[in-house]
Amino acid sequence: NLEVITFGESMVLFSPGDKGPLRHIHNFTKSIAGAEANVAIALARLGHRVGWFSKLGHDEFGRYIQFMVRGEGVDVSRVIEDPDHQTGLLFKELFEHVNPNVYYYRKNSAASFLTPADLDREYIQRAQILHLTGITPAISESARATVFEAIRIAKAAGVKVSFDPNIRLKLWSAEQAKATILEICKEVDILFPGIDESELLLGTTDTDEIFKAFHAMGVSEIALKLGKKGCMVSDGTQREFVPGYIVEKLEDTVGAGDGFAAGYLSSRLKGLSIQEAGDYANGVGAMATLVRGDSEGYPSYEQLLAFTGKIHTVDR
Ligand code: KDG
Repeated sequence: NLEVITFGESMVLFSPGDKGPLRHIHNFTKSIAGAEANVAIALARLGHRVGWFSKLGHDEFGRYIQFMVRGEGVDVSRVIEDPDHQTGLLFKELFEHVNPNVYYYRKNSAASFLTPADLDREYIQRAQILHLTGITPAISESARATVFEAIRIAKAAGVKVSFDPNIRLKLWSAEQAKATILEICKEVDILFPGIDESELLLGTTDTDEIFKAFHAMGVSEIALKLGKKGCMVSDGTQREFVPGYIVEKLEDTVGAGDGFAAGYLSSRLKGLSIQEAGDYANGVGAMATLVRGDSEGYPSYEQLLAFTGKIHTVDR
C-alpha cells in the first residue's frame, strides 16, 4: 500500500536561458512544476511509497509529466488523460534584482476539469496520509469540490489529511483564498503554513496567536515555515523553534516549501518526533534551493542525513 497520496495540477515549466523580459528570450529549458507532484517526488526520493495524480491533456506535454513523475518512482496509475483539454504550462521570467515572475498558461487546462467523480476512493482510503495544497481549490470550482470530497473520503477512513496553503494570488483573490483555506483547515491534521500566509489567513504574525488559532480549528500538528530562519513545530502540547540551514549560494527557492512538507511527512512516517521532523523538513527545503528547478534538488535519504550532519559520506 502507498503511504502518501497527493493530487493536483502539474505543468510543464519553461525556464528562460537568460534574464530579462520574455519577449527577448530565445532559449528555454523544459522541466516540470506542480506543488503536489513536487511533494510526491521528494517523498519518493526519501524512500517512500507515494502516489500522485491529476488530469493531464492527451498530449505530448501530459506524457512528459507522467514520464518524469513515474521516473522518480511515484505511482501515477490514477492519472487521467483528458482528450478535450490541454496540459497546463508555466513560464518563468528572471531579473537581476527582483524575484522571478511566473506566468501561468493553465486556464481551462485538463487539471482544472478535475471533478469528484475522478477520485478513486479505495486508493485514498488505503493510504496513511492524503496531502493537498491550496493551489487545487484555486484553479476551478470542480477542482475545489474534488479537494473537499477527497478530504471527506480520507477522514471517513481515518487517513490523515496534510495541507499546505500554498496561496497563489495569481489564481484567486486574497478574500477567496482566505475563506476557502480556512474552511479546509478545519479538516486538516498536519498543516504547513508560511508566516506570510498565516498573516493573510489570520491577520497576525504573532506565532503564539497563529498556533492557537490553527489548533483551535482542530489542526493537530503545525509546522510553521519561517523562511531561511527555519520553522516552528507544534502538536498542541509542545512547541519548538527549529533553526534552518544556511545556504551559501541560493539558486532557486521555488519548490523549497514542497520539499519542506515532504521532509516533515517522511520523518513522521518514520516515527520521529515533531522536532526531528522540523529539522529534516528544513534540510530538504534548504537542499531544494541549491539546484535550479522545482524538484531537481530534492535529496535521497542518505544525502539528507549527510547534509544535516547526521552521517559522514566518502566522496572519493
Ligand atoms: O510550490 C511550487 C509550485 O508553486 C510550482 O511548482 C508551481 O504548482 C505550481 C503553482 O501552481 O504555482
